Amino acid sequence: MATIDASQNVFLPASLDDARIQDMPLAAYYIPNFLSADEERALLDKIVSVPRPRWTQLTHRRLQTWPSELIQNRLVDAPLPDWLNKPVVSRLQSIPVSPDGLAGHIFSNSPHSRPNHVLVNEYPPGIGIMPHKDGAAYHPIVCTVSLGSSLVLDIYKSKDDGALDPSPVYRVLQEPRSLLITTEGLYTDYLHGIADVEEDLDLSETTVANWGLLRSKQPFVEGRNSRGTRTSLTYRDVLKVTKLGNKFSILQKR
Ligand SMILES: O=C(O)CCC(=O)C(=O)O
Repeated sequence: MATIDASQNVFLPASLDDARIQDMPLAAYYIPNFLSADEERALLDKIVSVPRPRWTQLTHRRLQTWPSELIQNRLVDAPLPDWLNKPVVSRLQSIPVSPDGLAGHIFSNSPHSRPNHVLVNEYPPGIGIMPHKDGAAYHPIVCTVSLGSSLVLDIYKSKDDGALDPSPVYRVLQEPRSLLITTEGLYTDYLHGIADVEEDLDLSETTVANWGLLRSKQPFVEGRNSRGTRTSLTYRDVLKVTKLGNKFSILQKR
């Protein structure tokens, strides 16, 4: 039984078990209506209105890092701003992992029992991100909220010789207002990336791991997704947190 705020078009599962991506052997979850359209709009408005120095401009993409960039894999202790906490973090903490509630929520076993770090990535159509792993700085759980437009996240496995196998082993279609959670082995053993394409092609029940969990298959019935600008918020728990007084000793060691 789902927790529903139908007036807001928010539909949360009773537990993450109901949102499990069954085609993936390692735990991953997809919730299509995690945010309402109003919440999506408010987040996008906030993201574009932050002072310009908050953005890091990369060659084709720009990003914000909250509350701050890591220094030697450490976060200087600071709270996330309210607009990144509510509704996303509070909602993440409200969904039990299993129906009996014994396992708590998705961050119950992380060092700070909540995400303490958020990357905001903005992808214009045609722009993605190279396949990569997220590394040792974080607890191995990533919660990704998608805003604005749909796109496909590709998940890759390295070959035995360490080279990247260029064909993704899984493809996850992320709709605007959705939440994707990847955990454990998917985080540590696999790479993830987004292709530099203006259209995601060959989308179907057999090629998209979360096809059965999509809010609507209608936009993709021809097997295509024409991308608009998609913004993602990736929530993670940074393992090592330094109190402000110690920041200067970290900087001295750089
Ligand atoms: O935007 C996304 O969905 C992926 C972002 C990503 O790969 C990362 O932050 O490491």
